[in-house]
Amino acid sequence: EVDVPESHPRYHSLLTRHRIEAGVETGITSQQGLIAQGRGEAFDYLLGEETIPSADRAARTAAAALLRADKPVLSVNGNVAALVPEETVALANAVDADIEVNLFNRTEKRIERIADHLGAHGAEEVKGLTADARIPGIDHERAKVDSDGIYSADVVVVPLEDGDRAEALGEMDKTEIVIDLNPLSRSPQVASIPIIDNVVRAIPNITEHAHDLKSRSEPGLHSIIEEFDADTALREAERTIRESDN
Ligand code: PTJ
Repeated sequence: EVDVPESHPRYHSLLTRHRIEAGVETGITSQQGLIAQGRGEAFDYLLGEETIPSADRAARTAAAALLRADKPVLSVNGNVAALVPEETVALANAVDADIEVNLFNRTEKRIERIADHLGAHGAEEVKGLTADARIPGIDHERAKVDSDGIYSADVVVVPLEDGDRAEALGEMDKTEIVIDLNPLSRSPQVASIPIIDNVVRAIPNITEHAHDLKSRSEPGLHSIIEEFDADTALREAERTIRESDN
């Protein structure tokens, strides 16, 4: 990794940026991923580059939903693979979820590179290459999923998802957990559980909550999910951003 002094006030933000750059260089991340990262950084700056309380509650709810799921799947794109490969594998292990590569700008080559990269970080199996099913209602390339993966999942985690596909997945009656720094973006707005936080903080935070909730009873997990209100979480994130003095 790059030599940024830890004393630099934006140390974490700069490290994250370098990981995306490296992802583009190794063919994991798309060039559009750089633009997406820039957009995310602006919101993160306004959120104080920390997990706000409503995002922490959303992450806890996400952990409960994943533990309670019959078939949870974590969707991985080029940005997620570059930023949090190890953390994604750790979350999959903690909640017994499958990992599936699912790209906005889909190419077979990038899917293979991402699957290899996740394998190098400990993933045993990575789905996404079979692509034998389609999400109804969106155009061909972005619709491709595995029939025994996202297609048949009951709970899916989709970090940095595009709005159309988030909506189409929601219409398939899945519990959709979206991680996105922009509370006004369509994907968190249509999510069952929107987590307005940086994926680098949100994924390990869900894992931590999952370890914490592991011995909870089924009704205990259910009541955590019932108590969560998506609109309130979105509103609180927006209010934090509007009132930011950064
Ligand atoms: O690898 P691919 O082909 O699947 O492409 C992935 C990207 C992210 C490039 C693609 O899905 C895309 O173009 O996304 P958008 O429409 O730019 O949306 C990205 C969203 O993620 C924006 O709302 C950003 O604010 C948000 N975002 C960016 N970086 C982060 C983030 N949210 C959480 N954590 C981040 N690090």
